[in-house]
Amino acid sequence: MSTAPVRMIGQHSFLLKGFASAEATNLLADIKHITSQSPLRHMTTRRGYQMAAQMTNCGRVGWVSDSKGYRYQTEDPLSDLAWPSMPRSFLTLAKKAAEECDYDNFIPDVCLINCYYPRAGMGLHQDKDEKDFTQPIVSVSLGIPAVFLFGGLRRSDKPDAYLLEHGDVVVWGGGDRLRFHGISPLKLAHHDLTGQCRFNLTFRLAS
Ligand SMILES: O=C(O)CCC(=O)C(=O)O
Ligand SMILES: [Mn+2]
Repeated sequence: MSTAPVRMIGQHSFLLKGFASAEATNLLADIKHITSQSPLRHMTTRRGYQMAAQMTNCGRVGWVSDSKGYRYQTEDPLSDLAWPSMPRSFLTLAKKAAEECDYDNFIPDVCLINCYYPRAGMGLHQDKDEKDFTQPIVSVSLGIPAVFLFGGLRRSDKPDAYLLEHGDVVVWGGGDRLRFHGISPLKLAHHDLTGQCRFNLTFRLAS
């Protein structure tokens, strides 16, 4: 049982302040290990635009974007090898956060790792490349702060803004699973554990 304050940000969406703080150094060590095998890289969109955040993955599959579009695949396109396996620390935290929000039996098969430096952000989008929308999304923030934009089911719905700080976890699912969301361009900041970077770990069941 965690003592982290839980804030409802939607009918099926929760902000768990500081939920990952105690595990942060372990998570960061595991990120380092993963990126030594599958480095962070700027992916491109189908139209050839470079994404602002750098990305990599661990798990059975990884999310990729290139001239062929968005998809999950079992190999890292940089190496044609399998993605690094999901570390125990990641899986334990993701399951625990999901359970805290009454999403039982969440077993993610992918963790997308995003790395943002100041001025990088992510435009409003839906996470809809997964097969099973009954499973939630668990999203962990580490390092410098960012503003999370949480919109509605239509792109035109005005998003609410939430400050995400080191150790915060957002969980959304159920009727909120396909809500538009994004990250405002980050302000210049420094965090003792990550320097000028914000890491985001996004856990999903893709297949
Ligand atoms: O960085 C974040 O907090 C959100 C990332 C995200 O929405 C995604 O990777 O799909
Ligand atoms: Mn997303």
